[in-house]
Amino acid sequence: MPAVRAIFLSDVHLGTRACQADSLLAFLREHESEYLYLLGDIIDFWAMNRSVQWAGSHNTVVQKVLRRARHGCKVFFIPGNHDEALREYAGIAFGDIRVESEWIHETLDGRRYWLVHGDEYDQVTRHHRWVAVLGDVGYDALVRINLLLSRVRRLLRRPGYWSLAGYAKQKVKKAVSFIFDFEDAVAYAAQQRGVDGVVCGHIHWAADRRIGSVRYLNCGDWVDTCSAIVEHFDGRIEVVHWGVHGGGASALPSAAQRSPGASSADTSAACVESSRIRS
Ligand SMILES: [Mn+2]
Repeated sequence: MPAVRAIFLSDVHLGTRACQADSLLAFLREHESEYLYLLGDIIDFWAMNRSVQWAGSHNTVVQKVLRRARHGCKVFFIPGNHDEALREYAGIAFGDIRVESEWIHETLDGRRYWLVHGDEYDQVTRHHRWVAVLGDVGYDALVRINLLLSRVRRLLRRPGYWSLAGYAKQKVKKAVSFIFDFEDAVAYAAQQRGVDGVVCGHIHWAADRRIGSVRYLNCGDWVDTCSAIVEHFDGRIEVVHWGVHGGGASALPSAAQRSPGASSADTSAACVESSRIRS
């Protein structure tokens, strides 16, 4: 079993149907660690306000984390916006799990990484919380309405006058600039704190890149892409792309290759857009 020094996870969204708990369990089985950082949106209380989709595997994830904490793994929970109710418990330890609103992790080679979920650097959730909540509800509804509309249109034998390609292109542009704005804002805040890097989540877009003087790392999610960040015993930090179907690190392109500026952005951008709404 490959042991690592630290594991960083975010955006698991337990309690939703989209949560890839089985893949996460497979990943955890393969990775023991001294530190386990849960960087927010682990449990999706927002979604559970509407309907609870709690599978058996979701219990197993919780049990696994509790068990690790009991056996000496240092577990930190840094709440996100979907589990923000836990934020008021910052500074409190629940048994072996410590809740903090942010934290500094020092790697084996002495580098300091600031840990935060990141929603406070997302201009949408920060200034227009209701848009984010509505968007969250609205996405599923939109998909259903869209399906219904196209069916009605076909029934009436009216050709679509509305350009899907044009619409998608516009969405891609918006999603890409959203990601860059977020990454820049988080990196800037990290720079202000005088740390070597930052590990965050929230936008469901795994990344490992240098922005200014800091290293920006994003855990990605366990909804669309299934990725995590690990620190090895030599202090090396990397993004692990596990893949939705589990079974070992997948051959998915690395975060750098998947950079939103790349030409393959068209297919992944739809994913980004849906994640953005859910993040
Ligand atoms: Mn979030």
